[in-house]
Amino acid sequence: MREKDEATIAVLGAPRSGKTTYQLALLAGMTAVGGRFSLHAHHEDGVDMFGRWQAIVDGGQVDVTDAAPVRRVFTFSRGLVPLTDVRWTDFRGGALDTKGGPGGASDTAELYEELARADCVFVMLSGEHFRRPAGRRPGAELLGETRAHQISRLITMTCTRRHEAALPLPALALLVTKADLVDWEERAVGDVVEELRTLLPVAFGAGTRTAVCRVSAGPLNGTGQGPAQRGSAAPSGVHLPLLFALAEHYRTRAIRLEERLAASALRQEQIGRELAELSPRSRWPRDRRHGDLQQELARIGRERAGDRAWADRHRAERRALLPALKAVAMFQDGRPVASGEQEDG
Ligand SMILES: Nc1nc2c(ncn2[C@@H]2O[C@H](COP(=O)(O)OP(=O)(O)OP(=O)(O)O)[C@@H](O)[C@H]2O)c(=O)[nH]1
Ligand SMILES: [Mg+2]
Repeated sequence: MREKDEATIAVLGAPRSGKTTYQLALLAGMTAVGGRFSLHAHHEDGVDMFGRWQAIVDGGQVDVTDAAPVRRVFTFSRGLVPLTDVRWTDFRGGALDTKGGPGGASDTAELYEELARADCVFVMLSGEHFRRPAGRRPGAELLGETRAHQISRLITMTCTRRHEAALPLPALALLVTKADLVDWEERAVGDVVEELRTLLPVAFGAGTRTAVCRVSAGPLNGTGQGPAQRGSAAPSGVHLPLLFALAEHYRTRAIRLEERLAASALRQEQIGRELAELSPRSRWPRDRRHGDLQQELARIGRERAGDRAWADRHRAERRALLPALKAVAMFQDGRPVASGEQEDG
């Protein structure tokens, strides 16, 4: 049986920024990728999510705030081959506004834990705020409504801790949700990207890998508030942040595995030298050393075969995602990454 690996997505977004609706629209919208990639929810989660999505399609209530975090695991597949389990917990936006430490809110504490292990952080920013050009500096209202300060603080905290633990930093996907509320003929995407830079400079700093994606569940209610209008659900662009997150997950995993392979190759050489130095006429204690080294060599050999297979597999899966990502604006250390550079990067 082919093993699956696991990726975690953590989501940061102000209350009502569209986090829950996005997750529902993504599940419904993944069929729009032409069946090449798919996502399915496990067990009763799928029933629950499609029920809620159907309510939106039928013109029902959209904005249900789940008080407790809703933990979900999805399986991402290419064709019919399941590749990666995606852990993804939906928190209420209010979890950003409370403390997570002792005496703080339990969902905030859980959000911090999710950030600590996230492969990718989705930052949800409602299109409502990008309808008209912002000034040269984001105003207090925009900073407050998007929770930009809280989001920056959490990203900085997460990256600092990862640095200290010598772990890779999470990729960042900035999602302009409710993108249907923006008239993109009037607003150049590049201008919105520049506004995101001033709003969340941390997402464009040294060491970051960031994508900017416009996503919409459909015009729903035309205002971003209240129940949807019947027949208005039409997911658009929803799959791209997920494909970016997975491509980055595969890239980071392949790099980590190559590092491990390099370290184990060094150890193999060391053992080889030590074995050569052991005298063939060695007495019992040395024989034991000989046996231990042989055993270690065999173990390393098995590990290396596994690591090599996974590294190759992750690279191949990443390559398979790249054509779909051509439409995504990506940044490395804040500088745009041309889609050609993605091939070897
Ligand atoms: N026009 C439009 N409205 C949307 C879209 N997605 C969400 N909305 C609206 O935004 C409101 C909030 O959506 P939710 O998905 O509940 O937001 P949330 O971030 O999960 O909110 P909390 O869980 O309360 O923090 C809903 O009333 C929806 O009508 C979209 O793509 N387009
Ligand atoms: Mg919600």
